[in-house]
Amino acid sequence: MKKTLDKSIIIQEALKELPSPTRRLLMKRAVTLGGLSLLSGCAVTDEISAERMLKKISRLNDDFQAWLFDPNKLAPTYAESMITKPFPFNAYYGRDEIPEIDEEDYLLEVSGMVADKHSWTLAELRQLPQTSQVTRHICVEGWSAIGKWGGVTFATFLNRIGADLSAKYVGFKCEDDYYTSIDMPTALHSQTLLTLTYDGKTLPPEYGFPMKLRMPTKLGYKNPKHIVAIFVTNTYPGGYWEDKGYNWFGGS
Ligand SMILES: Nc1nc2c(c(=O)[nH]1)N[C@H]1C(S)=C(S)[C@@H](COP(=O)(O)O)O[C@H]1N2
Ligand SMILES: [Mo]
Repeated sequence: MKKTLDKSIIIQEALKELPSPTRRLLMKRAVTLGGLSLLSGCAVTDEISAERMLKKISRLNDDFQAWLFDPNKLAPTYAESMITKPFPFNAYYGRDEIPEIDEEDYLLEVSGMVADKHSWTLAELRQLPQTSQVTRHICVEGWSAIGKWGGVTFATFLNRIGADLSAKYVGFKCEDDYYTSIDMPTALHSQTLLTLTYDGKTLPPEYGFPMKLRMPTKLGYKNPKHIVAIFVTNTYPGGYWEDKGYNWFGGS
């Protein structure tokens, strides 16, 4: 049976994948499926090729966001009086499934393109220089909240483990089935924090005990909680939501 393609839906989906400056530009030029085909180099003849084109446009979006990313530009910070209380909990499961991790047993694995592959205890992580930030977390599901996170600047940690800073990606595996990965320039951004505390106290289970990566320059789903392994690689690692179609760069 021949399936029909709704061209306007493909264009709408493709536009959703693009950050606003390109979107405005494309809108002005009255986008057509032919125009999108030129942009992505894919002709749409069936649903499979439409999906392939959307994926390609999403990767173009990643490249464009990476190109726009200014490693020296800081995300806004806020007064402590503006912290959202209570701070929302979110995961791909409910509160009853929040991972329970024993502090004594916890070990952070480090692998890939790094000189020092020893696993880290929580006590060792707490001995590294600590800093804190009050920033806004933005979730694509339509909410945002201001919180205070403390921990180790991720660049400090990457330098400490002798990471190859010319590698493309840093990947994260979590105690639940979550995983994600980020670009090296964001990993080295001064506000990217290997987070051990929330609001001055040990990171609570719902917010990612024992450790999460906090990046105010990226959307909520890029901020992995309950991290158990970190690896440095040139092989695209994807992510839990990214592999389901969310944009990979995920800048806010
Ligand atoms: N391990 C893990 N990390 C995760 C998630 C998850 O389900 N599991 N959800 C992500 C999403 S979509 C959001 S919005 C934030 C929510 O963080 P919070 O519970 O501290 O608000 O965690 C992100 N990191
Ligand atoms: Mo989210």
